[in-house]
Amino acid sequence: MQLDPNAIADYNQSQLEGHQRKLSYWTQEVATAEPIIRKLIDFQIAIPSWALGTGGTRFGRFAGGGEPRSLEEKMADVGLLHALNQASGAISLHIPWDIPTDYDAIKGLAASYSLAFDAVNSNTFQDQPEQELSYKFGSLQHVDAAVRQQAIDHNIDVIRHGEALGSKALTVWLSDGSCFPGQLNFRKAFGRTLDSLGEIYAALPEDWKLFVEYKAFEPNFYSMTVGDWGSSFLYASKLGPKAYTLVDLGHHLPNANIEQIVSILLNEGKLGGFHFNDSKYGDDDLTAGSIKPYQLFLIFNELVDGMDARGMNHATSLGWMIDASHNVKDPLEDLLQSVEAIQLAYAQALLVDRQALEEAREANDVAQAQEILQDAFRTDVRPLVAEARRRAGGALQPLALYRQLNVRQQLIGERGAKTIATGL
Ligand code: PSV
Ligand code: MN
Ligand code: MN
Repeated sequence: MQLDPNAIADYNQSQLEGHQRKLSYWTQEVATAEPIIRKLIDFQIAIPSWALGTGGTRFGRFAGGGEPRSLEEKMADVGLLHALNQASGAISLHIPWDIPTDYDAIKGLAASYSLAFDAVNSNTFQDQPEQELSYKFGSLQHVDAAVRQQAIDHNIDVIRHGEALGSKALTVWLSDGSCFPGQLNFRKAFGRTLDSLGEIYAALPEDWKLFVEYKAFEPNFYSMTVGDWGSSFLYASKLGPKAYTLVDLGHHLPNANIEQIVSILLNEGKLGGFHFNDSKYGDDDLTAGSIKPYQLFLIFNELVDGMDARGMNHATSLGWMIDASHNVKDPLEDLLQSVEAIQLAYAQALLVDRQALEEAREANDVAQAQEILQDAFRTDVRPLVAEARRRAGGALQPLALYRQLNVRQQLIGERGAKTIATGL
């Protein structure tokens, strides 16, 4: 289904008076309101194809109905999100779950929804039915060179699919590692993985990036061969200038100071991008901002500070993506919530008085430095984000309109009540 553009305009009209009342404080009192709105309009957050279905747990999967059954339907879902919020203008494909049959048709479809293709993702953490050798004991780290070669070839194949669609990056997340002490020679595993990544890196087109995503644990529970930002940074540094570290917010051990990691990677020019989600315990893949919104703000505070220090374009110089998946919520509602949480954190970070913060820091005025950050975090920036959406052609309140239009019921009508999206 495609949204009737009049539905958004009519809805916004019905909400306009209340919105303008809330916005008037900003336009009248805050000098930076206008540049913040413009930055928000430019800021797009990619949607992973695997987030559009109801994610499962190890214990079960409860389909919500109307889930996309094909790549085309996944793109239609992202098109819906983008129509509603004008901030989800890209989709990230996972191969082989999302192999296009007709590239021109898929590109045409993407254009009809105003979508770009974000990073493509390889999959060497599962065995596919037609696959010759197994990844049970790893892929790029495997002791058998033939398994490593199979995984390298798959990644190069993924690059070729991405090239045909206009993607500009490959994200490699490996489940490689070990479950028990003694199982793996860490040095050899690192060396083999580096060599394998080197072959993939050599196959990258000139204007592509390679994102090396780390994860502390799971599915391996003793060691992960790309287990933390240090090892990812090491791989990326050794590989070369097109390789970067990718930070997935759920891939750290509890209480890790992610904002400090982000700041250091950014300063070294090695931060490639993000997978946004939230986490209480581990790789929970919960809605961005649902558990630790202050952490999300502090991360954006470092991003804005570091990107400005390096003269980087906020919207285009890093890869911004969501990586979440749900068992209990409508995935489209969840994604609308995640995108909004990210925009709110970004807007709050843009509000921080950086000069005053630096002065407080230089004077060792700890309380004042804290006040400056908390003042921005405690500001209700929802009218700014809504105004950015309105100006871009989106809905003032996307989730409310999604419900008002009964989008899920319409999708169930089109696709059926018992559909299961391909993916995680
Ligand atoms: C597995 O942890 C994972 O969630 C990683 O975050 C990847 O980005 C994603 O799957 C898709 O491969
Ligand atoms: Mn991820
Ligand atoms: Mn993950």
